[in-house]
Amino acid sequence: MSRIRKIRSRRVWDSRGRPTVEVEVQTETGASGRGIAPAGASRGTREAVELRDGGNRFEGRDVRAALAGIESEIAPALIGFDVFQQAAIDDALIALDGTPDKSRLGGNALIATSLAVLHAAAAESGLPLWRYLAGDRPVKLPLPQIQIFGGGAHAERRVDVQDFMVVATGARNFEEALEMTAEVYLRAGQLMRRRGAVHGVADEGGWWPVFSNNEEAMGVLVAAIESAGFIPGSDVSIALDIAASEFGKQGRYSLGLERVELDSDGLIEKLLRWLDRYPIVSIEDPLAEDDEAGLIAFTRAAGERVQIVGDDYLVTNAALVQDAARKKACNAVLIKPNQAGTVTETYRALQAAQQNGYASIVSARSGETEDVAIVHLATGWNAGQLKVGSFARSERMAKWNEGIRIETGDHPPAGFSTSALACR
Ligand code: 2PG
Ligand code: MG
Repeated sequence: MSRIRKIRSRRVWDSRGRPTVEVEVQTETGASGRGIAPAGASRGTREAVELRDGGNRFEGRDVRAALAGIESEIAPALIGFDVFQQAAIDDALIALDGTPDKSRLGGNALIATSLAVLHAAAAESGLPLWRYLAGDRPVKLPLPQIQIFGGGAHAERRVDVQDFMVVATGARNFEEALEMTAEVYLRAGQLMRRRGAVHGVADEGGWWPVFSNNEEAMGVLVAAIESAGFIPGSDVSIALDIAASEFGKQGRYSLGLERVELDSDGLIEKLLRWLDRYPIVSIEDPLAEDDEAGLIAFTRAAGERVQIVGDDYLVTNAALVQDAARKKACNAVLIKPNQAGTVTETYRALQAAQQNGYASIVSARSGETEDVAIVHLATGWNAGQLKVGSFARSERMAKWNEGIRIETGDHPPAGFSTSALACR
């Protein structure tokens, strides 16, 4: 047991240059931990709500109210708690906020606090965070999903699909998966340069998507995999985040780039065609969060051959995961701590996935920081997969590099999750 002695909060800045919340927790022995709230751009409507000030400052995104709540309510309530009692602390945070969507004190204030407590507990125990979480269980490093082209809300909707990613399905370890991806990322850049289509990178570091339709991006991705000397579909495969809630509502989908309107069945047909033509192993939010019937239909049609990931639809919520499993919608869950709002709720969503035979992918947000906690969560909780954005910009690379440190450390995990994808 070690009591929390001090909690400090401050405003720091995320990878888009926007304000965010940092919390530092110190125990009575002087051990300390720090957590920073990330921020999404394509958000599910049922996510924990961020508390932002509104008004003119920083486009209304300042977090002074969230910081004030930490100082005046959260810190006094948590001082004296045993830092190892994460679940009790998270329950206290939830009760203190008192709203179903964490809008009073803010999901951003809560997740930064909850993560800081977790880091402080690991520091107190003298263990790396992943090991503290794993305890005696043998755990493996996650299989990365890495973005090559960014689109959707992360690239001014230049293309409809949000993430064109690769998975190094032939890699034998984490380091090799990064090595293979680095080569594909560089080759993709070369191909874009040759087409006169290099215009910098999108929010998560993927190449800016100058394509005339969504499918062209997949064609270039396959060419980049081949140009790097890999066999598409065996060495390196494709993962997509369609993020369909961004361009679809109530069963109507409007693909801006292709100037077509599709209903749910039309979009499903298009996606099934993509599955036939390209080596796709994972597809996230294929239909919008409000199109449950579409998600069930797509899972019936493709759930045996491809990983179908619920992000906006499941928002890291254990009850929603249970419900989806009962209805047979999706076969995998994206796990984002700030969608849930506390570490304990995040873990419960992951457990619900594991109990229902769903695959799980711990994920960063498009607005990120130097906080590398998610790499430790993915490893220590044995999630199987990790999604962090692209292979550029240090808010992303900090996380990939942390994985290398974990893999090459003195007492590394039991191995690498080569078969973590649903359906493989
Ligand atoms: C997603 C994430 C990460 P955002 O949709 O999966 O790519 O994006 O953080 O903007 O929700
Ligand atoms: Mg998503």
